[in-house]
Amino acid sequence: MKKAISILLMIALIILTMSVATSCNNSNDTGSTTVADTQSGASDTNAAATTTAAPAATAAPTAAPVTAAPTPPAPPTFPDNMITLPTAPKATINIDGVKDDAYGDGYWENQIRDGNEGATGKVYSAWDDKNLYFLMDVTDTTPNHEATNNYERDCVEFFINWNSTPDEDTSDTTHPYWQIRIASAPATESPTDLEPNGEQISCGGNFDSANLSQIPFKVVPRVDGDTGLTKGYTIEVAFPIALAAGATPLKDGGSVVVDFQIGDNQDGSSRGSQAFLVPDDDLVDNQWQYPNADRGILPLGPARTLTNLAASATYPASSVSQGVAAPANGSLLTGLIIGTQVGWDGSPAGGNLDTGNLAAYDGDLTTFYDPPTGQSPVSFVGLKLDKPYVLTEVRICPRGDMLARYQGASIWGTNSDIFDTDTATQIWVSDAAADDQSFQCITSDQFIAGTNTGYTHYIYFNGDTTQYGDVAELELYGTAK
Ligand SMILES: [Ca+2]
Ligand SMILES: [Ca+2]
Ligand SMILES: [Ca+2]
Repeated sequence: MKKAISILLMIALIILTMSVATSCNNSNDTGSTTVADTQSGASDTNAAATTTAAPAATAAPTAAPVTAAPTPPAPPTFPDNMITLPTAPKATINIDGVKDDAYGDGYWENQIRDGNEGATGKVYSAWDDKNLYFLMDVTDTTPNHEATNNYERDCVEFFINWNSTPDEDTSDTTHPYWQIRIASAPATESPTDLEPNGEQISCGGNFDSANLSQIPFKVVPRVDGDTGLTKGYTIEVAFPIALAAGATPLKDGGSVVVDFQIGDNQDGSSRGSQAFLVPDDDLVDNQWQYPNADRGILPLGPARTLTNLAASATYPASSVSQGVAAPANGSLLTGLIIGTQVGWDGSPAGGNLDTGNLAAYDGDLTTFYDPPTGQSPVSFVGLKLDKPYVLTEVRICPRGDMLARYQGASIWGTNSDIFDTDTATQIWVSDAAADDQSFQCITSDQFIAGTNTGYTHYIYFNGDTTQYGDVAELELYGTAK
């Protein structure tokens, strides 16, 4: 009986071994298929060569033997669901946690893996010959910097694929690939003991951890004075290309492949949510080991043009060309034109300078600002003033063929270089579409009570879920605070 069982076990073992061997063969079959595809291409080439071959009688008598060059394997490619981010302009950024005016338009990373709720962020980019720069403004209302594992604290992980090589793993050190994790605060023992006892920055990919101290970064509360980080945090960082051995120099017209993970510990126990550029993908959360899991293409462009508004022969159009009397109180406010520089062109990144922010301040009623994305806090137009002003009147000329988009139009005040609806103050909002394209003159008695207290930044934005932020002309009038 025992012998019979032994024989049965041996037979089972043989079958199992054959089964494993079959699995390996399946794997080999996949490789064979690739080879067959390549050969199929080679056959096509041969067929074409046959078609154009000269008659044998005219062939050169002593043709040298030709050794066919081996067909190189097809390089791995990035998938179709890559996101092209707004172009990073060339600028040298000050790493102080404050958004420089020279940054490019923002991208709102607000989609979270598995449909969960949690921290989101607005990311702004720039580059120069020495660095890639990012500012990530994170909304996270559940501060945590006590988790034992640093990736489980509130943090942002920046993934930089310097040469845009779609490697399938990070072991190929000839292709610089970085994972740099920056936490909202240094690791601490507990919410009440804020003495740092651990690192705030850490790394992966093939970044040499010995170089971490050479990455300049600054993390500040998203809202001034919110030392507990109850409303989130802002990270500003420079990634020196000199630390990326083998990286192609950064240049105007180039691009770098990136991704950003916003990790959010919500209840103190572990990471509760993760935002990525593309949160629902087979490779999501594998950016740490697979560079081809990154989903962002960051184009590099020329320096951003910064334009200061000034009264001119055409601006303000309400009084210059439309004959509307100047406001009874206050004077025309001028300053740096801020907001979305590149408007809608049919793509999320936008690509049309003609529909960018300058179109709302050119005195021309036929030109208009048209945001690349609706209802996004990175899509707005505004003015940055030299000091705080109190408004006396706002004049708005709607886009002529989009009068409905005046519904939900709103004016906001803030003292921050980053606009968001939960940190700025809404001063006025339109509850209806415009009847025609004439200037809408909104005096301060129509403002929301108690809001017109004086700000350095004024924003035009439309958060109505059925509308967009289009506007033909904007004029602000006020007095110094
Ligand atoms: Ca800065
Ligand atoms: Ca959190
Ligand atoms: Ca205009």
